[in-house]
Amino acid sequence: MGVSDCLFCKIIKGEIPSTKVYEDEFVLAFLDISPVAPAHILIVPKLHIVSASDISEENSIYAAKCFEAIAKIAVSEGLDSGFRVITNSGTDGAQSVFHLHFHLLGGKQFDVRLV
Ligand code: DGP
Repeated sequence: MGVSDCLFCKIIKGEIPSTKVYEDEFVLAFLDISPVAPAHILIVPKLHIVSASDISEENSIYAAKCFEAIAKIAVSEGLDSGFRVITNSGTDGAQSVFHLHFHLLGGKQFDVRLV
């Protein structure tokens, strides 16, 4: 799947609507359509990077900016007592949208530990 038929590229371009939570030059963050926590926000780089496997020296500024955004959004969303950040990568990682994104989950006490 390329940039032209990428769901998150279409959301970034405004061709598909989303509920925006944060935006800057590098990053768009919006509500996940299928939330699994009271706060479930997707943080997406504005560059089409397929997955965490594709972060490189050339594009890693976008990943860094995603994490800067996460810190800001955690404050603006009132996630004072903590949160989780998850990225699913590739088939074994159960990734379903092949544009790098970070799930920011919060607003509840998580009881299941994967790690
Ligand atoms: P993943 O399975 O980790 O690749 O996460 C993809 C997420 O994207 C999943 O939690 C659902 C969300 N999602 C899929 N389609 C849309 C959409 O059209 N709008 C929004 N806001 N989220 C979507």
